[in-house]
Amino acid sequence: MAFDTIIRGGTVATATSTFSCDVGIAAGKITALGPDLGQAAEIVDASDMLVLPGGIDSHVHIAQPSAPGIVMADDFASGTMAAAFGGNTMVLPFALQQKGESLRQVVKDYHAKAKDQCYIDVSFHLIIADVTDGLLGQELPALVKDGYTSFKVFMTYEGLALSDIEMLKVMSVARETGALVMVHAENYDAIRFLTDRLEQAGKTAPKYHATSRPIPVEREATHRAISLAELIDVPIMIVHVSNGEAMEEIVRARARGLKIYGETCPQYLLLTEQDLDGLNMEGAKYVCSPPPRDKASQATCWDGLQQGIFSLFSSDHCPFRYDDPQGKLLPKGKTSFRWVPNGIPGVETRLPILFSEGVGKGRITLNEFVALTATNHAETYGLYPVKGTIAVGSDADIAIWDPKRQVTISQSLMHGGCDYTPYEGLEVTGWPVSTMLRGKFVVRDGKLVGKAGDGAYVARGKSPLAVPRGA
Ligand code: DUC
Ligand code: ZN
Ligand code: ZN
Repeated sequence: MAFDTIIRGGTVATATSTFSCDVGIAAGKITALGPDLGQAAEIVDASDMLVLPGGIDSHVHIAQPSAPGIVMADDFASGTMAAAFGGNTMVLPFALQQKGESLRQVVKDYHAKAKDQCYIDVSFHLIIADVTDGLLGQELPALVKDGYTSFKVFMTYEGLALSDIEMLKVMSVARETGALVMVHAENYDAIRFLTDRLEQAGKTAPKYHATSRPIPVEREATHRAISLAELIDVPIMIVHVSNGEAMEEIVRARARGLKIYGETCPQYLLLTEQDLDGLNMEGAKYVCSPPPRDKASQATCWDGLQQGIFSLFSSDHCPFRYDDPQGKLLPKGKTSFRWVPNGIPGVETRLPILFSEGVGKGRITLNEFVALTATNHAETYGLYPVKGTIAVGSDADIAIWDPKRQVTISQSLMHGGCDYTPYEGLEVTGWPVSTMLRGKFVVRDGKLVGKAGDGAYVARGKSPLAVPRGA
């Protein structure tokens, strides 16, 4: 038989078109698309279903080291399982360097953590914290050659924040090697200043996390990152943009012809600063950086998605358990928001939220949904067209969606290591019922059928978006 599997009778959508056809799969690849592909060892009935490229979440944190006493809620097994239930077939977490560490060793250690643990495919970005001559001259160029073609730099956080000259040096290596730089844009000194003042005034509850990093903190850093990138002539991705003022910086830079890309996340569409104002420590559940803003910022982030200013919609999944002294209830965190672990879970809810709030409410088309959640991630990070689309020759990474299924999001439905979801009680319409990785189901009709180790590490090519202007 020509096919191992045929997905029959569904509505297929890619980033550019929607059509009814069968999907023929052999040896893990899509080998035919057509109206009636005949017989196969297995026929999967997808009538009344959408057949979409599996989601690619290019911004997740899994098993990442944090400050002493803090443990991330997901390892590779739980994080990738949750992602699979959320309709994803690939995630891109970060291999994080700490000061004094060899980046090559960090990558090796991260591979060891992921080995035989993953339910879906993974690839790693690098986080650069220690900008030494050895890193710039040898390690980084060698790692880019080996398929680690994107790295994140932080403009804030103790031990992670890079100075402007360090940013320039890293950007310069990115330009030379064709890597894509992802920037966490918040002004470290401004945050420290405001945090000190708030603490001196006794304002230490979780809600003051948002007060300590207001919009100008993000806007200024976004502007500075763009200016530094302009000096080097290197494209950059501003990750987790939370508001219109930071977005305007991207718009202005593009109007000058710069290659500046943007990403936003569910928390900036659905949550506000008010969510951090809970009883006792409840607000800690929503502490993430940049913090959620207000309704006007949410509306502007939707505009950014609609207008293509944001090409990526990622979860920034960064889970810490709530009811846990190694998580959000870290004892020190009760003395000040300064110590509350930053980050919220979201890898399992990203796709249903954008489908329901975006496609369901007429804000974006189904094809824009596919682009924002799968195809653009593959293109941006050097995985396309093997990943991120439904086309002959692509990996058979597919999510089958019931577009009518109504679900109330609740922690009881989640599969990761966290003990809460920030979206508890949110009603959504549309749900990924089955997820297939390279032709094999990981989740089928809502049940786990894959196993740890089915997912593989994928080395990436260079991003076509990372090509300098030549200025
Ligand atoms: N930045 C992220 O990208 N994720 C979580 C925390 C942070 O500051
Ligand atoms: Zn960040
Ligand atoms: Zn992140």
